[in-house]
This record gives sequence, structure tokens and C-alpha cells, in this order.
Amino acid sequence: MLTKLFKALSRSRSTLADAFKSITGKRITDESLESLEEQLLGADLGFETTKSILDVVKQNSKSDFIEKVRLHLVSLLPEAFIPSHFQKPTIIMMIGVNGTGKTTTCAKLAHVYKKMGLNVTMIAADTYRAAAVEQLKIWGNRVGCHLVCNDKTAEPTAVLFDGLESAKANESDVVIVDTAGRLHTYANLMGELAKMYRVVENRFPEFEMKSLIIMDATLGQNSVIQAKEFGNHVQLDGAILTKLDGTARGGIVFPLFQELGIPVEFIGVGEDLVDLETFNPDSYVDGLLGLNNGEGG
Ligand SMILES: Nc1nc2c(ncn2[C@@H]2O[C@H](COP(=O)(O)OP(=O)(O)OP(=O)(O)O)[C@@H](O)[C@H]2O)c(=O)[nH]1
Ligand SMILES: [Mg+2]
Repeated sequence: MLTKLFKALSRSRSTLADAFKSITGKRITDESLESLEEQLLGADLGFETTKSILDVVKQNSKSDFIEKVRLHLVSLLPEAFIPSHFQKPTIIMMIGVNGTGKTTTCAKLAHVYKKMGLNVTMIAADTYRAAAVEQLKIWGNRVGCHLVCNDKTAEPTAVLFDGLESAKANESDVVIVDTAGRLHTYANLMGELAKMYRVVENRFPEFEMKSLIIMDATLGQNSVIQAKEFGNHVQLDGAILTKLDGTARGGIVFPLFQELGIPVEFIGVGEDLVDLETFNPDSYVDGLLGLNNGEGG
């Protein structure tokens, strides 16, 4: 059976698989390596990863290099993410630029944790975009989880405070906070994010906090640049890569980890509640290379 991730990676796979197919079983020449390099860069693997793959191909040109490439790619990625690995009740701040999929992903994530039997609260702390709260309310109903919002305030920190009080009273295990889309250049919005973090640190020490950057994979290298800029302002503990189903840029996961050291935790593979896959390097690489139907070796 084809996994959802494997299907979502089909466009990325066609670029990459074609690139490797074009040199398999042939004598490797400078021209063929150049063409491979071009295709790998085109799939957003980034310069460093591309260069290291070319080295593997050159060293193994006489053998079946695909297996070597597979092992090499897996070694460049973060370990498989295990959602249940956390000690204390956890707050997950969902941040990123406009339209990357933050609100949708809040709901998908709530669904993942709820299915694990955990008590989940979502906090609608995007007080900027009209209808943002309404959007999360609809998702909250579908997930069937506790949702805290306040249409009457334009102060995200106030919503966060109320939400955390409520999550505490409710004995929530996981609190997912939807925030407004912002660019690193919006100094006031970045300052506001820092303020929200301080509220958690100072007033809710019983929670562990982590922030995830939600990145739109269709933006390719630009999404890595955005993440870098965000990382200059706030601590980033992980990333969720969305919209993998609509892009050939699945290679972006490599520069994200290689250049920024931000591990991917989940992958968005569609617009539904169930379209979120826990990141696993073996399945991901298999999906990119067209091996094992994406079932991870
Ligand atoms: N195909 C696909 N679409 C997605 C995915 N994740 C989100 N979307 C779509 O992307 C669009 C934007 O999603 P939102 O969740 O509203 O994004 P946001 O980051 O909250 O947007 P702002 O609050 O305006 O910054 C919606 O149409 C979603 O359905 C995904 O993994 N795959
Ligand atoms: Mg939103």
C-alpha cells in the first residue's frame, strides 16, 4: 500500500528519481554529474547536500549507488520524531509567516495528540486576521478539543494568559497556540512574540514550552531564509513542513536541518485533519527516491 507521505512526495520524487535514473547503469562523466547537480539543486536540496550526494555518486559509480545515496541522505536528516516524548505538560507555540498553514496545522496537531489519549487545549491567539478565531473554532469542534478564544481583545498576550489559566484548570497535557502570521521585519509583532514567551516563562513554569515554525514547502529555499530570520528573534525547537503534497520541493528538508539545525517534527500532506505525518527520515528518503513504497526500508 502506498503511504500518504509517499503519495505527497510524488512531485518531488519525479524530479529526483529522474535525475538518478538518467545516470544509473551508465559511465559517469563530468557532463552527467553536472546535469545531476542541476536537478538536485532544482529540487531544493541546497548546495551542501547536493555536493555531498555528488561525492557519494562519484565514489560509488561502479556499484549500485542508490543504496549508498539513500543511506547518506538518511544520515543528513534528524531522527524520527516521537510525539509522546515529553515530560511535563507542554505548550506548543505555532509561529511563521502569513499563510503557511499555522491554523490548519494547529488542528491537525491537536488531532494527533487527542488520538494518543491526551487532554488538548487550543488557544486562538491570532487577534489580527479577521475570521482567524472563527476558523480555529470550526477546527476545534471537528477535533473535539477544548478551545480558548476571546473576540473582545486585540491583545494576544491576554488571550494566551487566559488560555493557559484555563488549560491549567483543565489539566491539559498539550496546549497548542495559534499565532498571527508575521514577518521578521514586523518589529512590533516580533516583540509581541517575545512578550508571549515571557508570560509563559514567568507565569506558567509548570509548562514546558516549545516553538515550532510552520513552513510552507512550496516556498523552497525562501522558507529556509524565513526560518533563519525567525531564529534570530526567537528560539525555534522544531519545524512543521506543510503543503508537501503540492510541490516538487521536498528536498528542502535537507538545508533546513543542515543549515539551521532545526529538526522537522511533522509533515503536512493535505488540507484535512488527518493529513499530518510524523517525520521519519527513512520513510521520507524512500518517498523521495521511490523505494519501498515509502515504508521506511
Ligand atoms: N495542500 C495543502 N494545503 C495546506 C496544508 N496545510 C495548510 N494548507 C492550506 O493552506 C491554506 C492556509 O492555511 P492556514 O492554516 O489558514 O494558514 P495560516 O498560516 O494560519 O495563515 P495566516 O493565519 O493567514 O497567517 C489553507 O487553504 C489550508 O487548507 C497542507 O499540508 N497541504
Ligand atoms: Mg492562521
